[in-house]
Amino acid sequence: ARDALEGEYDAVVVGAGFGGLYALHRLRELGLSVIGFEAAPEVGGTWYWNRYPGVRCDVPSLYYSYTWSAELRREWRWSEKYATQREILDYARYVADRFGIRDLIRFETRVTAAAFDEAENIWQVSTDRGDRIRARFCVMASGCLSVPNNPKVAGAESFRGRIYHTARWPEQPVDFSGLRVGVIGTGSSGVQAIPLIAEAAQQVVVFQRTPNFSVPARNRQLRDEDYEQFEAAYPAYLESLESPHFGRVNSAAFEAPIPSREEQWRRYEELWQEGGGGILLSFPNLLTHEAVNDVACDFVREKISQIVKDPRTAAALSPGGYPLGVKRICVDTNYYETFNRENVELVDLKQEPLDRITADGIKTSARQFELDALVFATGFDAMTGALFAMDIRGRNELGLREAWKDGPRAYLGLTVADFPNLFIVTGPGSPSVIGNMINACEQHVDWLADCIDYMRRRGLQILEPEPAAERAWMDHVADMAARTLFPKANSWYLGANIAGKPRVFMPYVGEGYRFRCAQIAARGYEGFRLT
Ligand code: NA7
Repeated sequence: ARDALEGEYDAVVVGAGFGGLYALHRLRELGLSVIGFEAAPEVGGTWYWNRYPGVRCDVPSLYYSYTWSAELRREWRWSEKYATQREILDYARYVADRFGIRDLIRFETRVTAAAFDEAENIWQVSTDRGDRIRARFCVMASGCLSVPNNPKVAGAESFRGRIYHTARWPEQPVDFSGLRVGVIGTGSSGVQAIPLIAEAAQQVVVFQRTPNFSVPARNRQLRDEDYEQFEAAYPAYLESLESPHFGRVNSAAFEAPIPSREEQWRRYEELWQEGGGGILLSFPNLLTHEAVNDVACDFVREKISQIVKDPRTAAALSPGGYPLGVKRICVDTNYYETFNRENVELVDLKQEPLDRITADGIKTSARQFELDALVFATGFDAMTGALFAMDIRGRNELGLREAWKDGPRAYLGLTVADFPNLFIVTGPGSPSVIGNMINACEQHVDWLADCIDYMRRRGLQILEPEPAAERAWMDHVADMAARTLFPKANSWYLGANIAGKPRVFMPYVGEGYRFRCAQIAARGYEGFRLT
């Protein structure tokens, strides 16, 4: 137990994942008094909670690293091309200790409410430990993929075995040996966990609602040569991030020729052998032109049919009806191969919908499966879930949930009209979730820290976006998505995985986001009201 905190700070940071850690560091470096709150007993954010078997980042570890400290880059060495959760968590802990950030954080403390006091121009922030602090600036680094999606399945309370969620995995490794395990969900988490659960368990039944496109990781140990190549490529990589054309879909997409089927097939084969999500960068118009994307879909389906021996299972695993890459592509180790194991069965919920959980397992419309444990790999209430879990109130006590009831809106994904001095790290309307999250966190923190510094040097108290600028930005986010194939899938980008969530395409998929953020700052914070 600790005493409840009161008092006034320059800034409060909610969350101690990669966004929050860096925000605390940067703001303290500016000489601000800062405090951080974190629900977990440790730093790391989503990398603290997601401890399921096989969990790794789908971005190569050399790039899934902070860029803000050259010392850190020299000191830290990743062991594998794709880092495990364990190693990523160690990295977050190392950063927290190396830069003395830990002392700024109150752990096992959940922020419950944040309200803007218009008379004093200050945020009042409350926690579940009774803290009530005041802060001029409020930085929400509460995560995009942090609140688990727990779909209500009838009968769940009657199940006699244990039920796990990939995003809330126990600290102690789970021993599945001798057990019959049911896994619900085949997104990135399910695709990573299923092969390892299948190695451990007596039997695994995978309940699939929608098949995903998955590509082999070809994970391996990193060698000195990898580091040398990385260091050589690094300056150009950093420079590319700032380019007006950096982004998942850039203007080249609309001008590029349609590559021939043969050319595409050759390139996809090379990338399949190389491993990882490189297919997304194969052709500029992959995510804008069905004529290109269809070939990529055929290619992956062909691979599935070659790998998976049972034709019915192969067919059920083959995605159809939506383009490749518009739901986050899965990067796997032995996923499709796992369905050749004797002890693994795929149940296609499109053919036989899930009816209920019973005391002994799962009942579909056609069959009853006897199971000893269930794993929900059902993902997250993405992008807005963690913000809505708090009661955030801006001007006139307007609630964020109310303000966003028809879908989120945020200028640059960073700030919200009527919520002065509130910053969101990797918010809706930013491109964060489309690419490399740690880089996105870093850029947002740099931008907001520079903004706060700018305000302080000029004696400015309040920053808030002009409603017109916010509207124009969200229109641009929507227009960009509409020019691509992204809206053609029921993805969590669109809120489609959560019942009742408004269907609004949340991430920015266009080019030049960082460039634009920098330009807006350089022009004295264009589109903002500063007082
Ligand atoms: P995802 O990608 O949202 O995947 C969740 C999976 O769970 C997906 O296959 C869903 O099917 C399935 N699901 C969700 N609800 C249900 C119900 N009610 N019944 C059956 N199946 C269900 O989450 P992940 O954790 O795998 O990955 C999230 C991100 O984390 C990932 O994109 C990376 O960026 C890291 P659906 O497709 O909705 O039909």
